[in-house]
Amino acid sequence: MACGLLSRRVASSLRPCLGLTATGYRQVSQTAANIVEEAEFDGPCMKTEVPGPISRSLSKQLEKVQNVIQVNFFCDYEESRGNYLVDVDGNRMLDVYTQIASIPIGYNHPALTKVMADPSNLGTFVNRPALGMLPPGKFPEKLFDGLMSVAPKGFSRVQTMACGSCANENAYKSIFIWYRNKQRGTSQPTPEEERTSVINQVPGCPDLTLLSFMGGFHGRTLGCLATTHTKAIQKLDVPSFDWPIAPYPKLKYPLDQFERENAQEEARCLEEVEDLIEKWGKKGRPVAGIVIEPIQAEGGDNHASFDFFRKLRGIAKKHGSAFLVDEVQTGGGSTGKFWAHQHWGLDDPADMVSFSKKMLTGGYFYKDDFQADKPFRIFNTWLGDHTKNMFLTEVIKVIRTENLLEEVKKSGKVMLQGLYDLQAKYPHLLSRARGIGTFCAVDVRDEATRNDLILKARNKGVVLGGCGNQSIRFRPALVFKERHAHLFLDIFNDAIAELK
Ligand code: PSZ
Repeated sequence: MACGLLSRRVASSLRPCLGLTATGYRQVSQTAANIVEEAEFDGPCMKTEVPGPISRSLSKQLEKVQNVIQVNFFCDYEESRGNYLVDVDGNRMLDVYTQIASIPIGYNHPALTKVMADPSNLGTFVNRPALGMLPPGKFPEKLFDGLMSVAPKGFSRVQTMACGSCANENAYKSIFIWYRNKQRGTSQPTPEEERTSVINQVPGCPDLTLLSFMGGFHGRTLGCLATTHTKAIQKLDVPSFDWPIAPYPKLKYPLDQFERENAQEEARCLEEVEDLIEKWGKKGRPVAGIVIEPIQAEGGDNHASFDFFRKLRGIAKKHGSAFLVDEVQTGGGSTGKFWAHQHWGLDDPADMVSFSKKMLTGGYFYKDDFQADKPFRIFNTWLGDHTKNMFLTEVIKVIRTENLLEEVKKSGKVMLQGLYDLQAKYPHLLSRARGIGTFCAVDVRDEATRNDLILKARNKGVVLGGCGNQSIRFRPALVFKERHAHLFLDIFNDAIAELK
């Protein structure tokens, strides 16, 4: 599979490690098998603290023109491979965060480097077409081979976009357009509507709303931000829409011990949703749509039961509101199904499903009814990036040929069991281990300890990310196998053992 170039690079980069090795960790988990696959390493290899001296000096350089506070370290993407991210100081880390859940099949997968190396793809990479008006000849074929081949049940159409915010922003617009057409009974606006739309006034800019949930994250563009309710730092000082916000269930763990309380909590939230829809309708500000994540990720990996989502879908339908499932973070396979909402067993599919991150291109699937009725209603210059569709088609093939959804289920099981074991071992530090597939999380005693643990793990060669106030979220690539899960658990255990 590997092209020549990559094979040579593999040989050169499996150099001896001067720092810690996988075998140096105390085992809490089954021994991590020391299998060296082509195109991967046998474990982390740390040479400096992270960020190391080269990263720090690059930060100083970049600081002159950009805010670098959020830069963790600089990476060497040539040397990174599979589940391992290599930094500019030569530190090789097991990546259990993958750029906020955005690297589907690991670094430098041969199937993707092959797309780049194919001379017949050169023109597509050199020129970025305005997809809405001048798509390349390969565009329809790649859409059918790639995106449409993984369309969830009930979806006949897709719109590509550049990123997750861009996907949601345009999905929201499609919802409002759909709703107004329904209200008017025609897609033909009045002259008054046309005139007022240009000056941000009713009736051209109608007073419609979108219902979202506390703790939800749907992006940072202005429309999306109105439905994002996570941290003040993401919202402060930015004008927003006054739209209804419903509570998202706060489940108690372990789930099997709190069945009754959790069911009550979900019923309370659903009741509130219905209440809000009715109240806002009466105020003359109808709820045109509901947007929700299958698992609130940025907001703290908050789960709700499949029954909750089935009922929510029913409520949306009953009140004539569109139901948009934001799968930007959950989509692409890490829950063991291609789309997290496929776990719910919906009789009636959602109206829209948005995606980005592991899907490489942003965009959304939608039902026929949501097709814009005129050109240039849902439009921008690039409407996505065709080169990402090209990669995505290969990613989907790899997911199928390497049976990665099954692998995710297996490694996810090891991860979650390992997290249960660790929270039993360190009950004063860890709690609420949860997850589906490898989409797992655990809570840490408090925010400061959580942040400290992430840094300790990183210096031992594991990249992790936080979410919510005190959670760590695990977002490995789909090529994260059982042995990587064991290796991760061993290193994580060592990092926890060092906490005060
Ligand atoms: O701080 C940030 O901007 C973050 S932290 C996590 C994300 C962004 N995730 C992006 C995201 C998402 O998780 C969900 C469920 N919906 C929409 C988005 C926005 O996607 P992007 O970042 O591509 O605009």
